[in-house]
Amino acid sequence: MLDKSPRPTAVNVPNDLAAHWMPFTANRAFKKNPRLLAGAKDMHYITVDGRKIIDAASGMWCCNAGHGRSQIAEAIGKQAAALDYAPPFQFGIPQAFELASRIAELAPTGLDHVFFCNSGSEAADTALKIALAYHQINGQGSRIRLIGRERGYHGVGFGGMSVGGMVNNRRAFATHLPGVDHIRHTHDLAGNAFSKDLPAHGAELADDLERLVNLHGAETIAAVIVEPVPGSTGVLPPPQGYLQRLRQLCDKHGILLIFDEVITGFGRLGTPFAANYFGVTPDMMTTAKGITNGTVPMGAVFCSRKIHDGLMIGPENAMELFHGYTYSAHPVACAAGLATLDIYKDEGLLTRGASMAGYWRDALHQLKGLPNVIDIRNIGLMGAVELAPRKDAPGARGYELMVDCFNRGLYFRQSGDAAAVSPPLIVERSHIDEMVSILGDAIKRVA
Ligand code: PXG
Ligand code: PLP
Repeated sequence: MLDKSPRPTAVNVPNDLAAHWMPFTANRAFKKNPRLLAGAKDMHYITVDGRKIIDAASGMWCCNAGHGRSQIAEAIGKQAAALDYAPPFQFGIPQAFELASRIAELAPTGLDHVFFCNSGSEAADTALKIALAYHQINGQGSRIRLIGRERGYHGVGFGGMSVGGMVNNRRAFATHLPGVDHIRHTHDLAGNAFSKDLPAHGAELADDLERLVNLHGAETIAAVIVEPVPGSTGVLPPPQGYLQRLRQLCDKHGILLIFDEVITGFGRLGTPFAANYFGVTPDMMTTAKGITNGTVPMGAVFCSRKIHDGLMIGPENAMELFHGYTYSAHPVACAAGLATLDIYKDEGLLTRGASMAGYWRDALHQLKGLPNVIDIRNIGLMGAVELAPRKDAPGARGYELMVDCFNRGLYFRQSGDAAAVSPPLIVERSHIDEMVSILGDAIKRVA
């Protein structure tokens, strides 16, 4: 029999908001005071009540060419009408091969092969699995440990969560992959606060990998995964020389190096990828977000020829890798990706950040000296303004700042008590001025 009794509700919210359990959201607070978006064009969101909000986070680090790009929308519509879906296992579509070739062309030399998935989380799990498979097939099956870094974010799958290092993303889910370990993070307020671009101190923190090699044995370690610039945790540019040193140590010990470029990929630092910015080529690179300008979910793992060719063995008609997704290289995502690449190319967006980075840096650092500001960080078109946490209430000040700014027409990503900012790559100086002005006023208000 149907139970017709009224459902108990702990949160007393309107029924039409109740069913959607929102991701990474304070659901009860949100549903009391919803922030609902209805549209977006270029640098702005439009709320359901018609307010214009300047987007200082590129959606969620993904709308690199700005919003409402009709070229992409048209490509999506045309593709959905022509071929809505195609099986990606044992069959293919020309657009997938074209997209892979074109993005491999953009990537650092040597990262020649691309495995498609649907998100950054899937990209992280895919790369970790490829690392394990590569070692196993190449006679080094003892290499089963995966190493992440404290404060890292690699999505929410069990693999990415396990190598991730943001405590709140881990503590409620006690089961992690066995054998995983973490090197130390590089955030050093005492040594590096208010650094411009790359901080001077901390390259030696890369040597923490030696500690894990000494503890576990290099022959047990498959791969190290790091974000070249950690984003979710509040934008932490790496110390000068750090990534170069990590690369050297991985080479020395036969450990694969994976760069998680889900945020830094596709122009955010003023170069196509962070690997280009730092002149350090990893063995694999995970990407998502900007690959389709955020329009259709898609992720991609770039692999070196060594890894790809190392797995292309066995009988020719046998599958080489038992991995893939129903929506790997989805036709609509491929079409969105190709249209996005056209825009990036036509407007020079993958390098435009380099010409705006100086203005961006100077604008952000003007906020130094405002109440509670304990650090300002910048690199390319990424940045963060960190506020001192309130006693016994970490994150509260950051949350109030986010809500205050949204009410006054600015959207950014809150990370604890840091405001992470990173505009679409079409940003003009006047937009930067507006963002910094609203943010500065809000910092003064949120005591
Ligand atoms: N790796 C990195 C480096 C990321 O930044 C992922 C993996 C996971 O991607 P998906 O597509 O599965 O979400 C990310 C995602 C924030 C924020 O608050 C950052 C991300 C996602 C949501 C919020 O800055 N990055
Ligand atoms: N669960 C079931 C029952 C499935 O049949 C499939 C795929 O066929 C999956 C999960 C995996 O879904 P996806 O390929 O979209 O990741």
